[in-house]
Amino acid sequence: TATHPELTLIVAATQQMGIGRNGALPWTNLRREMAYFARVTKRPQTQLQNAVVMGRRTWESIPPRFRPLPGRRNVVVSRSLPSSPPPAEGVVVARSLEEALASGAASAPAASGRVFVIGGAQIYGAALEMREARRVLLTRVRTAFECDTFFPLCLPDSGVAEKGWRRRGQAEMDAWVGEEVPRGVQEEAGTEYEFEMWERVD
Ligand code: FOL
Repeated sequence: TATHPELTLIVAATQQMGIGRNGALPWTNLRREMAYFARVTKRPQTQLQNAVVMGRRTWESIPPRFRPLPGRRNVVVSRSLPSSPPPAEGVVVARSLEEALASGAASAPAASGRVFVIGGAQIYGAALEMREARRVLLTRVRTAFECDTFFPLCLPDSGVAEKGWRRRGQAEMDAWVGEEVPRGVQEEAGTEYEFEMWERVD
C-alpha cells in the first residue's frame, strides 16, 4: 500500500465547531487569524513547498484574488471539475482525498513538504477517517457565530475529546509551527479566539 504523508488539519471553529455559513466563513475581518493561517501553511521545513488540500467548495470560497494560495501547492478535490484546464494555473485537481495524497503521481503532494487539509466539512471528514491525520491546528473562536457547516470532530474546551485526541501545550505547538504562537485569548474586530494544537495519540 502507498505511503501517505502525515496530514495536518487547519481550521477555525466556534465552540460548537461551526466553520461556515452560506458557503463562506462565518466571520469577516479576522485578519491576524488569516495571517496566521497563511504563515503556518506556507512555512517550509525543507526545500519543498507545503501543500494545501481542499474541497471544491472551499476553493470556490477563496476570493479569486487570493487563489491559488501563493507559495503552496494547491490541490482541489472534485469529482466534476476538469483537471485540464485546472481551475487556475498550477492547481492540481484530484478525484478523491486518497488520490490527492497518493504517492507516485508526479503532481501529488508526495513531492511536497507538509500537507495541510484546509477544508471544508466533507474533506475534513474524509481526512479524519485516515490514520495519516495526526494533528489539528484549531483556532477556537470564543465569540458566537451562526453556522450551517461544522467541523466533524469534537475537540472540547475542557474534558475528554473523542478517540485519542489530546491538546498539546504551547511549547509543543511553537516547536511544530515554527514560531512563538500568540498565547491566550486574542481579540480582533470584537471577536475572541485562541490558537490550539491537538494530536492523535494512537
Ligand atoms: N484555518 C484557519 N485557522 N483560519 C481560516 O480562516 C481558515 N480558512 C480556511 C481553512 N482553514 C482555516 C478556508 N478558507 C483564504 C480564504 C479562505 C479560506 C482559506 C484561505 C485566503 O484568502 N488566504 C490567503 C490569506 C490572505 C490574507 O492574508 O488575507 C492566504 O494566502 O492564505
